[in-house]
Parts: sequence; structure tokens; C-alpha cells
Amino acid sequence: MANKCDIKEFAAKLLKEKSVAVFCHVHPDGDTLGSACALKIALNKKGIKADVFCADPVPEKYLFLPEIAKIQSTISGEYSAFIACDNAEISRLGGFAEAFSEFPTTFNIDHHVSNCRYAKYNYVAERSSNAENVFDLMNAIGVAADKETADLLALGLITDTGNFRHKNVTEETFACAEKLIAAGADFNRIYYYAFVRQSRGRAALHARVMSKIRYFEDGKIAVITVSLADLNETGAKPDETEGFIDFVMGIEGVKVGVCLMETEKDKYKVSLRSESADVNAVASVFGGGGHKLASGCRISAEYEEAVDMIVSAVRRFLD
Ligand SMILES: [Mn+2]
Repeated sequence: MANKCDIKEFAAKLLKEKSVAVFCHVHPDGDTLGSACALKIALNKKGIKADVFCADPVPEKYLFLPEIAKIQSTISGEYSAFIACDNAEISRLGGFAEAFSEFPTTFNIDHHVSNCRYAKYNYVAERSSNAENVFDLMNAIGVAADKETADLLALGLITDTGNFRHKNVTEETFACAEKLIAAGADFNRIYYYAFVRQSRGRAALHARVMSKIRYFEDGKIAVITVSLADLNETGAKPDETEGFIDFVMGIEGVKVGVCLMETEKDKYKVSLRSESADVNAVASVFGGGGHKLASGCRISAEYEEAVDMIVSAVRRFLD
């Protein structure tokens, strides 16, 4: 049966293991990657073999941290325990979900309120990032953060807080950041790679996409489109569109931002962001979901029809 643990119990159980497979979530972000890799290093320092796995490819922008570049996509070795890092649900492990759910000794360290304690041992503390939980776990197992682990945890901290700008930021977030800086974290460098640096292809795609923003309802709804032609002609990759919709939300008067990304002819992956309107309800109309202020769905239709469908749905939920 699933156990809720405090950090000491969780650490004590983990220290009994000989070898641990650490799992990131699909569509990996800086927090799952950074906190998983820091945990791996900490376990190694306690004489425990550990490797990090992710079912999805790791975005190139995170490969500047050498430990992240070592993350594997298939398991070959034997491990005494599995640990999920920053995964609110087992399904977030993607291709590893089934193996995880059948494995006898599983751990779960996460910061999402919605985490359903799916492992044998669960440590879930609601923080702005899972990096903060891993930092505490490292203390509990008696491993001090060094420059390498501090950089990895700093990546998690700044990506999940939008560089200390999101509503989830608390005193605790800064207290952790302070300790990471003391341990040698280079926030300036991490910030550059995580938020600033971009390929020429992405810069060209950004210009193209933003030159054709469409407004509806007196500018309360803004729609951007990333077509297959846009991707092909700029050479940008689909995962490089991260941040586009946040840019749109910064436009005066915009209450709901919509991004339609063409995945194949007449098939769109739709992302929604909102200031206050319930876009989870909008996404649900099309079988999607997410959070009240950020959600997504898929629509199969000819382009103008797809825009019409999504804009009509957003209209119904505008305050
Ligand atoms: Mn996270």
C-alpha cells in the first residue's frame, strides 16, 4: 500500500537501496531534468548506483549541463528501486509508466498538489519546484550540494518559477536559491541557457508567427499559428515554440491566448493560456484539459474551421 512519508523516512528507505533508476516526466522541463540528475549524483555519493531515464527526447537547450546529456531513453540494467521525480501521475512517465506501476519498490518525490501518491513511498511537498524537494532530500541523506548539483537544482528552480516571476514563488523559493548560490550555482549562466539563448531558426520562426497574430473580440482573444511550412522554412523544431504563447499574453488587452500548432495536414495541437477565464473548460470541449489558466487540446479540421471552432469555444467562457 502507498505510504506518505516525511523526508526522514523517505531518505532512510531510499538509502537502503543498492541501485536506483530515476525517472523524469514526458515533455521534460528543466525541473524534472535538473532535480532528477542532482538526485542521481547525490545517490552516487552515498555509494548507490543510479541512472536517469526519460521516455521523451531531452530538449537540446538543456544539454549544456553534462549530467543532463547522459540521460537515457531505454533501460538495460537491473535496479533495486525506481523513483519518479517531478511526476504528478504515473502516466507522466510515458513509455516507462507500465514498468513503474508493476515494479515492487517505487518512490515518488514531487511538488504538484495533484500528486496522487502512486508509489510505495511518497514524498510530496507543495513547493514552487521539485528542485527544492530534492535539495531537502539531499540534506536528509547527508549529501551537501556541490557546484554541479547546485547548478542542476538552480535550473529546476528557475524554470518552474519562470525565473522567480510566477505566482508560486515564496520566501522558501528564495531561501533555497540562497543556499544554492552559497553552494556555487551560477544563476546567470543557467538563466542564459534556459531562457535567453535561441537558435537562428527559432528567432526566424518567432518573427514569422508574431507577424500574423490574429485578434478576436476587440483584442481579448489572440490567436497565433505555427504551420508546418513555418517550421520547415525556418528550420525551427516544434519544441522551440516554448514561450510563444506567453509572449502573446503580454500584449495589452489580451485575456486569452491561443496557439495552433500544425502537426500534420489539418491536425492542430492547441495550447491555451488565460488571465482569468477558464480555459480548462474550453479545452474540455475538444477532449483536452489542463489547468484553469493553462490547458491544451487537439483539433482535426481545415485551418479556418479550426480557428473558428476554438475561438467560438473561448468566447463562451470569456468573463
Ligand atoms: Mn516541476
